[in-house]
Amino acid sequence: MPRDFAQLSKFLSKYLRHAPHELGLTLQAGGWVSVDDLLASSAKIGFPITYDDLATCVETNDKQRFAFDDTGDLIRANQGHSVTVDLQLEEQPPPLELFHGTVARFLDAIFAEGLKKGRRHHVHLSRDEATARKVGARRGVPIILQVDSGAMSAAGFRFFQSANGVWLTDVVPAEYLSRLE
Ligand code: HQG
Repeated sequence: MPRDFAQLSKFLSKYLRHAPHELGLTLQAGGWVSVDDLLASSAKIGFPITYDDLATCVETNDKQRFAFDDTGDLIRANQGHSVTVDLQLEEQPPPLELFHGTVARFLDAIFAEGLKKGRRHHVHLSRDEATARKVGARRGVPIILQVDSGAMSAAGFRFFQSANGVWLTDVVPAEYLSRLE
């Protein structure tokens, strides 16, 4: 059977972002785990992965969710974690505006309390409207919020960019949000 790379991406997301302990793995600083350990423990739970399939998944992943380190011995999820991890991201000045895709049922709460990170480490923001639309569309008819990241940055809020280009911040107070029609 040909490898199902969407399924492999989901498997990797689960264990590299949310439940490394269930595979007996501990994320190192930066979120890294040993490729050898990952392959060995995946095989042990009945989900064998070849090194080539892992490399193909990292290279071709639609959102570039994963990365190898320079040596190729370590792998991590670039963002999206719920376990405690220091991704060692450097603070960066954001573009003047960023976007967030969501759905109508969350709007009242969002405009009352701002964008919150929930279970994840950060609020995820997109560089362009089209990407935000796709993020929102995972949950229903997408609604796009524009974030005045320039004003936030001027007010001292800190921004980080993950290796796959997602902008991350702790919180977006409602005053910096406007709904795009
Ligand atoms: C909403 C995917 C109520 C927020 C995507 C979102 C992204 C609130 C949901 C990445 C709220 C959180 C992240 C508030 C925010 N009250 N609802 N105060 N503040 N929300 O999945 O941004 O495929 O944690 O609008 O493509 O949707 O995993 O965040 O709808 O890049 O690689 O609460 O996940 O990438 O949902 O998505 P999430 P997100 P991956």
